[in-house]
Formats: sequence, C-alpha cells, structure tokens
Amino acid sequence: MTRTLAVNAEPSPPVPAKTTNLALTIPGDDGKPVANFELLHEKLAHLIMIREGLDEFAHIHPDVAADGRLTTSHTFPKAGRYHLFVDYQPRGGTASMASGELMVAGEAPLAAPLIENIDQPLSDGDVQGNAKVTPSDGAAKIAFRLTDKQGKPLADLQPYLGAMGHLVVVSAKGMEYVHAHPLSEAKTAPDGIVEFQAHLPTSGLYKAWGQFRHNDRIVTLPVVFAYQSKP
Ligand SMILES: [Cu+2]
Repeated sequence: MTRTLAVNAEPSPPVPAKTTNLALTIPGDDGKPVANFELLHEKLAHLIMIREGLDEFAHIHPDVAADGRLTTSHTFPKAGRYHLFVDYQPRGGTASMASGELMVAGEAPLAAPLIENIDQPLSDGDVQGNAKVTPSDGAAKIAFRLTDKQGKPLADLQPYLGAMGHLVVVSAKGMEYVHAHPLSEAKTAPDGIVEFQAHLPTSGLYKAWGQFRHNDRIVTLPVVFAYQSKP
C-alpha cells in the first residue's frame, strides 16, 4: 500500500532556484512515524521528486534521523506542483512506497508536451544510448543500450544501487509511480546493455528515467514511450 508522506519544507512554500530544506515522515500503523528502516537497494530511503508535466526529476537519498525524519535539501528549478515518492522498507516489512506533494511558489511554467522518444538517441554528457520497450508476461521489458560518443558499447558501467542501473517509471496520466526493477543483479554489463522490468498498470504514455553510473558520475536518460498492454 502507499502511505501519505508528511512533508515539511523550509522555507514554506519553497521558492524556485533557492535551497529548500525538506523533512519528510512516513506515518506508521500506530500513527507514529516509521522510524526503523531496512536497506533497500543499498539505501534506507530513496526520494524521487517529479514536477507535474514530468519535465523535472530528482532522485535523492535523504538522511534518516533516529525519529524517522527523512531530511535533505534540494533546489527546485521551477515553480509548480511536485510529486514526491519515497521507496523504503520498514524493518520487518516489505518494500513499500509513500507519496506526497509539494507546491513550489510562483507562476508554474507549462511543461513541454510529452513526445515519444523511445526510438531516438539518448544522451547525457559523454554517454549515449537508446532504449527499447517490449511487452513480456503482463509487464514491460525496458532495455537500455549504452554507448560512448562513437557508438561503441560502454563496457565499464559501474554498479549503482545494487545493480547495473536504476529505473523510475511514471504514467503521464495521473502520475502513477510504477514499480520497476533490474532484470539482473549482475555487477557488470560488459555489452553496455541494462534491462529492467516494469509492471505497467494500463496502456498509455509513460516517462521513465534510467540512471546509470559511469566514471563515478550518475548518468540520467529519460525516455517517453507509449505502452500497449496485451489483451
Ligand atoms: Cu535511490
């Protein structure tokens, strides 16, 4: 189940281009904040923040205080409504999700319309790639093929969060967070190919952010794709 995050921001409301201090808590069954976390993908909590319109994305690992407060600071680039998602695992429990919202003050610029770019070259700095989505067993397989600028497969990707990459998938409609996981727990990808499986609830347009580590830098490759679930 998804729990509702209690979100505290300083300043409140946050303003664009200035540092915001965030403190988040996850209400537990007894009404008190969840305070004991297990490591999940090498971290106690993963905070994903996405602006409405899906044009801004941040993936942060907040500090976890003894009382369960998740704290971090972030500079929101634009005004508008942000959706916050926390991936975590309470001690003795299973992988869970908490979500919330935050309004950043000011006139929110309209995000560019989402246009499918699944067949187009992706790049972040000196890393290039492309992504392919194929339906498989009620889920979608999302495969990234990463290369250098010359198109040569990246043989030296580094492990990131316990696998060879991390994928966040959100539906364009309703901003539903989709559970996605790497298909392999291998700690190398000599051919530069990293595959994920995502449990897409319905047909529709999705945006995914593939994140990889190369030369100790986190590479983020966003892709937009339409998904047609098999009848
Ligand atoms: Cu994370």
